[in-house]
Formats: sequence, C-alpha cells, structure tokens
Amino acid sequence: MSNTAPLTQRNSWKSLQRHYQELKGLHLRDLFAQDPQRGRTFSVEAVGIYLDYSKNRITQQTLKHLLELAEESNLRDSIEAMFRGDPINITENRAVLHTALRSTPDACIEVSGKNVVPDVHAVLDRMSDFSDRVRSGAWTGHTGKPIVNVVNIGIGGSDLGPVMAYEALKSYSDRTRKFLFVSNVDGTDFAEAVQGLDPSETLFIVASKTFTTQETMTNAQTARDWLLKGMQAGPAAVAKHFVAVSTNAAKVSEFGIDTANMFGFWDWVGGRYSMDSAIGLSTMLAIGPANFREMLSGFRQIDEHFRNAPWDKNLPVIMALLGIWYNNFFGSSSVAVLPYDQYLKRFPAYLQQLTMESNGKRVTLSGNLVDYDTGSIYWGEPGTNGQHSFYQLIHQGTRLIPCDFIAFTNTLNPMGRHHDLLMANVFAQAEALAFGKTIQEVQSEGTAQWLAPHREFDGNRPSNMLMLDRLNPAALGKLVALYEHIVFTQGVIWNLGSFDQWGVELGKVLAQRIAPELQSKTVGELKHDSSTNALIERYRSSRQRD
Ligand code: G6Q
Repeated sequence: MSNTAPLTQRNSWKSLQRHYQELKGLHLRDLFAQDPQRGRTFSVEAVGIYLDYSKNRITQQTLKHLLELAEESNLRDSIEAMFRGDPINITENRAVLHTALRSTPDACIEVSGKNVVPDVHAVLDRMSDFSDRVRSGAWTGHTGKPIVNVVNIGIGGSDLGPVMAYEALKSYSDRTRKFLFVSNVDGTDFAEAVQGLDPSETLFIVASKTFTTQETMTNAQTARDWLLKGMQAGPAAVAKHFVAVSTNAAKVSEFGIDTANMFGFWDWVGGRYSMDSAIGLSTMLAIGPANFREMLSGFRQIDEHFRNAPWDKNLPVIMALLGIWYNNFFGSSSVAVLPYDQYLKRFPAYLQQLTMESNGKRVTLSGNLVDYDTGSIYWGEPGTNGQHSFYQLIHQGTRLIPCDFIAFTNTLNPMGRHHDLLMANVFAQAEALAFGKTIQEVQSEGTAQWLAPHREFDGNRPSNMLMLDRLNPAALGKLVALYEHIVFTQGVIWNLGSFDQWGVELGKVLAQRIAPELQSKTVGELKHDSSTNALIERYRSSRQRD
C-alpha cells in the first residue's frame, strides 16, 4: 500500500507545484468567461447528490494532475484494503470496517477469517426489537411506566454522531419522547439534561466502546445515583432503566447493567465512525428501525459509489483532491462547512471530530515527520446565521477559506417564502465569493473614492455546492459517508494513520494524575511545572483544601 514515493517526490505533486505557479493568478471570473459551460463541465451527480465544483480555482489541467495524484498514491489499492478488512489501522493493529456496518446481509467481509456481516445484522435486529418495544410502550420502567425520556451518555464518537443525527432527523423522530445527550464531565451537562425528568420514565443509554472513559463513567454513575434516589428504589431498578452500548461486556456487567441489555460492536469500528453501529441506538429509538435502515442504505450507496466510480466522477475523491489542492498548494488551513438547513446545525461539529481527529497527524504511517501540511481545520455554522457573523472574513479577509455549501431542494418545513429565500442566500453566497465586486463596479455606483476599497470584493474565493433533494435519513447517511471517504482519501494521499488518535492520550493521563491532587485533603510537594503547580494550589486554597 505504501510502496509509493514520498508525497512531495511524486511526479503529480511536482506537476501540481508547477501548475499552481501558473494558475494562482487566474481569477474565477476569467475561468468562467473562458468556458461558458463551466458550471456544467465541473459538476457531477451521483446517488442523489449534485456536486457543483465549478467555483473552484481549477482547470481541466488541475484536475488531471490531481487525479494522477490519486493514482500515484495507490488510492485504489488502499480503498480495497479498507473494504476488505485489512488491518490498515496499523498502530492499533485493527481493521477499519465501518463500511461493514451498512453492508447487506448477503455480503461477506472477513476479519481474521470470520465473516462479520451476520454479527452486524444480529445486533441491528436486536436494536430494532428493543426500539420497537420502547417505542410501543411494551418496554416499561421499574414501576411499569413507559419510557418517555431517553438520555444518551457518551462522549466523542459516542456522542457527536448520535446528537448530530438526532438533530438532523428530528423531523422523523417520535415527538412524544424526549431525547437528551450528556457528554461533558462538567456536572452542568447532566444536571440540565435531567432537569424536570421523572426517573421512572427515563432510560439511560450508556454508550462507550471501552466502558472506561472517565467522563462517561462519571456521568453514568451520577445517572445511576439520580435514578435510584429519585425512584427511591434499590439496584434492581437499574435493569429497566439502563442499557449499554459497548465492546466491553465485562465492564458493562461490573457497572450493574445486565449484558442482555447490552448492544455490542467491534474493535474494527472507530469511535468517530460509529454512528451507524449500536452507538446509533438513540437514533434508532428516535426515528424507528425502518428509518435507521434507510440511513444505512444512504451510507451504503456512497460506499459503493466510492468503491466503483471512476475518480473523475467520484464525489469523495473529487472533494478530497480539491481539499488537498487548497491545503497544500494555496496554503489554506481551514475548510468551512456551511449547511443551509437548520436540522444540520450539529453537522460541522460532528465533522470536526471526523476530520481533525483522523487527519490531524504530523507523522506518516512509517513514523516519519511530514514535510507538508495535513488535516485542515473544519468549522462552520448553518446558513443564514453565519452570514451575519463570520462570513465577513471569508469574503474580505486575508485568508483563503474554501467553503462547502450544503443545500436541499425541498424543505421539511414549507412555510411561505422561507425556503426560496434560504436557497437564494446559499446561491448568492457562492456567487459573491467567486466573482466578488470589482472596484470599478463599486465606483460606478457613485461610491466615494475613499470608501470604494472597503466595499470592493476581490472574489476568487472557492466553494463547493452540494445539493440534495431533501434531508431524509438516507440523505444524512450519504452526507456522512461522503465526508468519511473524503477523510480516508486525504489520509491515503498524506500517508497518515487516519484511524488512531494518540494525540488525545496525554491530556487524559495528566488529568488522572491531577484529579487526586485537587481532591485529597493533603497533598505533598507538587511536581508539575511552576504554572500548573500554581493553578492547582490556587484551586485548592480557594476550595479550602489546604
Ligand atoms: C473517536 C475516539 C473518541 C472516542 C471517545 C469515547 O474516534 O476514539 O472520541 O469515541 O473517547 O470513547 P468510548 O466510546 O470508549 O467511551
């Protein structure tokens, strides 16, 4: 897989460097003037997603070099290695098989000689059965009341996907039930989530792959205490109010949850790639098993497209390559993801983990320091709100920030002219970014000479436009899978281990060391740096621990 030349030595890379010098001065205005069909030339439609990438600073030549880069990086082999279940997560010696989570029952995907697909479908069936029972009221709490509140306790990959999916698919959710998400170890998160809830009608899902995560275990323990105290019940009540989603049966049962109420997944599912595993139990409870399976079908359609479509028609590949073009040649350090759909308000936050935890790495798979930039900073807010805040910098600031706009032809809440206005805004933003407004245009409107530079838009600011029909479960699955495979493709080209996250470890270890230093009645000589020591001492003395 990695028997390619180092990235900056590849022929396509060198061609791109030369090509960048020729192209960097070109304006999108000129590119559009040269090809009246450009909007069509640089657009592609597949599996219900229309991608217009014509407002990017590229020519056919750019695309040719970028596609050569994909070829020279052995992308095809790497994709097959992932789908086949090779242990491509080399630092943890694991397969990376989130794609198996949405496979059809007749597929055969082997890990260490065992077909994992029947297990995937067995868990899905158990989740469906459980969801049906909760949703129908057949599953009751300890005192016989149906469940009306579902609280997912998890963090990182065990939270961001579920909360994003719940928000995204709220329109499909059971409105008779409340869905809440607790992640932060800050007690406020828990306290506010359970405010006003009746414990006898509340179900907690403890979602943790490892079942050892400090935040989740602390919140789960607090939830257990809150439930038993609130119901004035003994530990027997736990069984009807707690279920677990985990790979660690021993820890689940140690916590007091009956493993009959545990939904499993596997070490070949990375946390940030797990929203379509049992980690999505809260999603299924909210939208029902049929809708959940629709979502999986959306994921699967993109998987198949990614695996089979030629590179120049391949949505994730094209978007990944454009990302590399800006990141590595224009020196852009961030990508703004701007969904024009209020339901996708948590999508940028979800993507932050997916992209930045995966490709925020500075050594290659072989452990060598990279001599090029890797993972971009992803951020964003739903339109049109962002327009009234940070878009100023995107339009007129000094940095080049490529944007991904996401829009839907149909709204789930048709009301007067809202949707037309929303769409008018998303099209207008992409147009304004690309073409701007020249100083001559500004002056011709009678603007004073001194004011004109402030009102000029230089344009030439790139964007992608993703258009789908409507935000339904399948569309959400498609969007998530699209970005999963963008991340994968970029990781392959940058030669990174996209599926580990060692960078989160050090802080965790230090926090474990500091916690007792904050809590104990007496503490010996602190052995941190002078800054950390002083902060700890200040906290201790203000909490009267000394
Ligand atoms: C994601 C990471 C990380 C993980 C959380 C929660 O890819 O691995 O965000 O999901 O640390 O871990 P647990 O599910 O084990 O509690």
